Amino acid sequence: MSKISVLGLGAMGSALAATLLRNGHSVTVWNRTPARAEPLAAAGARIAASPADAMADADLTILCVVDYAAARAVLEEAEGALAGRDLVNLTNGTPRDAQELADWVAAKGAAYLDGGIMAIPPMIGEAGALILYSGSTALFERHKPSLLALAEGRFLGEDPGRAALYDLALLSGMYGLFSGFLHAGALVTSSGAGMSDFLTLLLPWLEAMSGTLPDLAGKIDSGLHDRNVVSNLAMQAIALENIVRASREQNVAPDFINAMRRLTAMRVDQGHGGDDISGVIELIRRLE
Ligand code: FVH
Repeated sequence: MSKISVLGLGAMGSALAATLLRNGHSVTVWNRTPARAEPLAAAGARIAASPADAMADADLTILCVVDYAAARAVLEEAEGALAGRDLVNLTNGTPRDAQELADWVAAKGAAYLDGGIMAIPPMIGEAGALILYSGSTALFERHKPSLLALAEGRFLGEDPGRAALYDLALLSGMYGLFSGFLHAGALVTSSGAGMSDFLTLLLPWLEAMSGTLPDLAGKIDSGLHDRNVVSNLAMQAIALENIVRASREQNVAPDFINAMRRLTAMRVDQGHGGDDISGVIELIRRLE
């Protein structure tokens, strides 16, 4: 069993530390606000006096704080203790944030693995939790058993920014789903209907539509948006226009759906009305 330090004991850091303790690891914890360490101390963790103290003899240090500015602040406090250490940073940020921190940590002599947690705190240590990793392969291999106790782990390669990119892409899918859900909810409840009842229609509809994603993904990969088109963009542009008009009629703000309507109309105006909706990606992935 490894000696593992957890820096940052918010909802997620606490869940990570508690899971490591349950798995029999020797766990040291540190948090900027010390009171948050007390429940973990009661469960057997040692409370460190500082980030440097926490890292001093740890086989592995896991950092999970609110953002990269906080992560950097914590690591600067531990600067002298970094050389020769293994650091996994599970703080949410951008690929550039991850790359810059990886460079800074490497300059201090530590190995760095970045991670994106695709789970909420109660899921940690349970089936269904996933953590994406990228950065040092050797570090990932050295600590695989401990990391896999937290969640299923997917290693995405040596580019430290890759895990953050995939994390944010998965969250983009989630927020797209949530914004569609919220807009549908605003439309339906504008008639006095209940959302829970409507969900009996919405859920199977979304499930059926998610079945079209493999075909659309193939079109994105090949760039051939005009092959085997069942629902052409010109037709979909009218449906999107109708959603926006209906929203205004029902006194619902069209903000969520309007971006999709605008891009679809633009693609049709560019002469791609016969393409599939996958072609809209050509407008957004080239924006500076
Ligand atoms: N909770 C969730 O559902 C999501 C699931 C997916 C992954 N995220 C990411 O995990 C990171 C930590 O999130 P969290 O849920 O633990 O967040 P909080 O409960 O708000 O705790 C924040 C911790 O950050 C510490 N902190 C903030 N600023 C500083 C700073 N300048 N120096 C040192 N530490 C700092 C804070 O300390 P304190 O306020 O208790 O003193 C907490 O330990 C995050 O990237 C999510 O996106 C969670």
